[in-house]
Amino acid sequence: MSLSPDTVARLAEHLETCELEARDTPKITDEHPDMDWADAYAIQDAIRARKTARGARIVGYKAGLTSHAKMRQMGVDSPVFGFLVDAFDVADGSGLDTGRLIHPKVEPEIAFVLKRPLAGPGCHAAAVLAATDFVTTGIEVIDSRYRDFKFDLKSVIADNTSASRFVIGARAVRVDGLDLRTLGVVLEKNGRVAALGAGAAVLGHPAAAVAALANHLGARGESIPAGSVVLSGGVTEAVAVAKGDHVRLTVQHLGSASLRFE
Ligand code: 0L1
Ligand code: MG
Repeated sequence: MSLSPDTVARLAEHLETCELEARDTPKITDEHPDMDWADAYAIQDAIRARKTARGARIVGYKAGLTSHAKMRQMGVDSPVFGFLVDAFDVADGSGLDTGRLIHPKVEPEIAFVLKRPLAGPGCHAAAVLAATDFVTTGIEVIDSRYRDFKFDLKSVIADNTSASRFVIGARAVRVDGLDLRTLGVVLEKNGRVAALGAGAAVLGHPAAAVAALANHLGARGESIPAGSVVLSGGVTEAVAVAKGDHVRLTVQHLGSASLRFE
């Protein structure tokens, strides 16, 4: 680590305040160009600790930048991981107060809910499928705290990988007999198709992204608890949304989920 504990705490407070007050900031590596990967995850951990100290519950995790479309969109080349708290969870079909967000975008995802814990190292897609209770449709709302979504990987990891809100569909589907790679994914914005793809866009198989998350956590002495929701990553590039927009995500065999921006 190159940052002192005081600096980690200060940056965590700064980024979380930007999140809670819906205001943007330049990326933190402008001020701390020597910050390393351990610093980046230490800042994310400090944000998590701030939230849990105030009573938030960790309900799951997310993998981000898991598709080539997303990596190309953001000019980066490896996945990142973040956490989800109960306050991020938005009911399917409900309205979200856009005024509490900076510059939201939505991502079409396949969400996993685990029936058994998963721990790396050595976790692979088959182990993920065996530990999965069900999969369903997941809309992730990302809202980078960085001005104009301009960041590098370390800055975005520190910012909890732009996590903001998520919606989970109402149809819980067992993975047996389902090929997640070939599931068609259609994201509509205001009734028009805005993005489409198939599950294989996520690291070749969405379960591979969950395995990568378990291996990442395992390397840090953590695991994914049973009951966790895991967002496996955007199947397509993210789609910008604004007040007045309505989005609907349909994933073949998994059903639909929707959200209004009010
Ligand atoms: O979930 C994601 O793929 C987002 C990761 C962070 C990068 C971004 O804000 O687009
Ligand atoms: Mg995502």
